[in-house]
Amino acid sequence: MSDTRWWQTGVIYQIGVSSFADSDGDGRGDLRGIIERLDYLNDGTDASLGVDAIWLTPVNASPMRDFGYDVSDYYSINPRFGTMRDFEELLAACHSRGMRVMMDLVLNHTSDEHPWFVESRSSRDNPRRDWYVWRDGRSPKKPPNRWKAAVEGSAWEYEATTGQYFYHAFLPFQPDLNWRNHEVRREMFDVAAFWLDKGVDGFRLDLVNFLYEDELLQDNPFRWASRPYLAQLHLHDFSQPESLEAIKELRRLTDGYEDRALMGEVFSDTPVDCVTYLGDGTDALHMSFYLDFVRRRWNAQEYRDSVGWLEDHIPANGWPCYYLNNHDLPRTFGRLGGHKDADAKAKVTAAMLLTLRGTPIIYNGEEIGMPKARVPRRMMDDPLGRKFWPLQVGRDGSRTPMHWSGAANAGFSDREPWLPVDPSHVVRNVERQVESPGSLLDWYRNLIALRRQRAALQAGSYRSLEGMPAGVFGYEREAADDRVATLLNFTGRTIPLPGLGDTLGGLTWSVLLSSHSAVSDLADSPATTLRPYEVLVLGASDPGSTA
Ligand code: TEU
Repeated sequence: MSDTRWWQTGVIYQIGVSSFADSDGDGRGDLRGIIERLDYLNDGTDASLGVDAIWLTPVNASPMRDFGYDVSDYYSINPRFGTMRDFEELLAACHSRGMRVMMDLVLNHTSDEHPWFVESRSSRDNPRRDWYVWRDGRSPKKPPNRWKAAVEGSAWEYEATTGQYFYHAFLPFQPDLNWRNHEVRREMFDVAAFWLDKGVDGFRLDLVNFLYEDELLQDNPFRWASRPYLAQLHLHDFSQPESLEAIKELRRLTDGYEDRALMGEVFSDTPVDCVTYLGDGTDALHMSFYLDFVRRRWNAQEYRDSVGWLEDHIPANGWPCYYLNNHDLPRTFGRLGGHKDADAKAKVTAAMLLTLRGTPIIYNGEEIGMPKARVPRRMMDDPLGRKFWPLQVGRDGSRTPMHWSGAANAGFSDREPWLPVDPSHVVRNVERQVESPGSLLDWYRNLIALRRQRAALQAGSYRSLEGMPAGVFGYEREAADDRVATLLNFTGRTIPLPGLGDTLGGLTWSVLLSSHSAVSDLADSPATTLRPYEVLVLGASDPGSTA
């Protein structure tokens, strides 16, 4: 395993900075809040969660109209989160305990309040005019082409001052940078170098496949679909070859530093793009987000197919990366129905996330089963919720403050938080679960500890176990001298597993972890029955000695 890196063997924990911990009582999370909670994440013992790296949602200066994905200065820290010194302190505190820090980097667009855009929009002959994508309309009141923004509506916004349109792949206050301009390209690589010099261990790259658009602005072909954005076959507005080439240059730059990693959000309707952006597995992204996995329905067959597709298509040197939750998606715990089986089901998916081949990303609050919170309209912050309510309620429900305890404001802040705390914090919180064997948090902690102990889980190959009964997803991981098998019962039924010993090659297996019993209760042989929503992780330590 000597040639595997931290970003392959480790577990990444995504922190929505505004909602993790508020140290100064202004109702919004901040960098010092994170420093104060590092022991929870990893104190070097199995009492803590045990994650290896944190990914911070954007912390650069920003008017915060989109959770920080609207940057107004790439070289500074948002004063709402703290100072550059706080950031450096957080970095040092993480590094001193062997944890890594990944920053969110938004390369595709800036805030419309960024001084570059303020200059760019001021006149047609401003030196920064070409830093953004400006075009004449096809005719009065007709945008340059029919491209749509990812959130619906035209991707073009008209500016009366200069009589031209500017392009925005996302919201109108997030104008796209013109990556065809060499100064822009150089500047954005300088931004990356600035933070790498500071010591950050890598980036989560927002919308990486959106950097370039077709130079001729050709319209996309039409196709039948439920929404106008999907009704375009996106041949020309994203996933252009130039974006991949830019990522390859960023990779070369990153490789000039020791042990850093690029993890990209490749946003597309086809899973192929996720694999494309890994290049040959060594020359583009280190990891890319596999959207297909989160789009699947909650059952064994769906997940087996999704994992199988990725394993079949990923380049030989490529490394998978899985997640179930993030700040954009409805929290999975809510999708599990929230009723009595929700915890058991959440344990099944957690075990899958943490034992598949690839790097797992946990989104803060997932480990305690935070539900999707209901945020009243008057308190909504997400521009999508505000714009499209009631058709869409936006993403705030996945961004509410972390439940540290059952106390006022969930122990997140002394003051009323920027988004309401979900009422479930009274029973569902870190303080309670950290001390309760059998809790969801305890399960995450045990799985992470097990990952650390087993070479097969960190770096081993993946093989789906054939012939599993319907409702069961089983697979085996194998490294040089270690084998681990995971059996996941996605149903509420008891499922017999005849012939399991044969499927597993007749070795001597022992139960490493069960969601239903303390390990000491289990016999040293593969169980022949899976109880409702049961997870079993089995280990064979000597693959050479077949019984
Ligand atoms: O998201 C890209 C994106 O388009 C989706 O994940 C989006 O949130 C979803 O389609 C909404 O329906 C990234 C960031 O993760 C997101 O938070 C930002 O808002 C977006 O880029 C713009 O920077």
